[in-house]
Amino acid sequence: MKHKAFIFDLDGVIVDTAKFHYLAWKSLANSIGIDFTEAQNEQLKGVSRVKSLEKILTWGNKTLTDDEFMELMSRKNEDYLEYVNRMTKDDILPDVDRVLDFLIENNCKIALGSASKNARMILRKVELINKFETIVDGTNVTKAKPDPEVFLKAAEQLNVNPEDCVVFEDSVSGVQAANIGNMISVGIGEKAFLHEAKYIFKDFTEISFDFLKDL
Ligand code: B16
Ligand code: MG
Repeated sequence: MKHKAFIFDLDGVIVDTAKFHYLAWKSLANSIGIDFTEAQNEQLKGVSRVKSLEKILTWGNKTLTDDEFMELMSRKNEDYLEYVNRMTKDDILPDVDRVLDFLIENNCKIALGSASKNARMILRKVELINKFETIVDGTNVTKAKPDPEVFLKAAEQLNVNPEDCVVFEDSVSGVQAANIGNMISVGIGEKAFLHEAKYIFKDFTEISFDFLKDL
């Protein structure tokens, strides 16, 4: 492996928490009279909690006071965490373990680069927290993807150059962030959305050890 470090996004790459975000945002939006579809949820992937609520309010043509905004943010998170609390290692997406273990056995450095403020808690719930040498999440960054800040911080903490990093991402903005940061982008998901990625796979079951070795 020429590349020394591998940075994983969380939601949509390691676990499928998008469905929980969807349910929590939907019940919140509906409670204030705003419709919320799965297609709209797609547009919130990789987007921070604050920005997600701003978008929903724009779609629903609604304005709130700062206090109301904060109240809805915490209500959404409480609802979301009820789903997260029920997660176990069975919620890890297929073959993520196989790829992580292979990389670790081959002395690669592993980091998490996520927009979520709940990232550490989720990794603990699915018992993967010890596999990550460093974690950069929504509590450590000020600029959202496609700004490469989250991945550049991870590279810095691992003490490797951005060009030596590979990023696994399921969101368009995350793929763009990796590209802007001069890292190799591997898209996980649909080709139609992720065509800007250098490589694209439907999920980790399609990623072979030979592919990883050649990276
Ligand atoms: P939280 P990722 C992102 O995680 C999600 O894709 C996005 O839908 C969510 O709004 C964001 O985290 C913030 O999450 O409310 O837990 O702080 O894909 O960057 O791992
Ligand atoms: Mg994601």
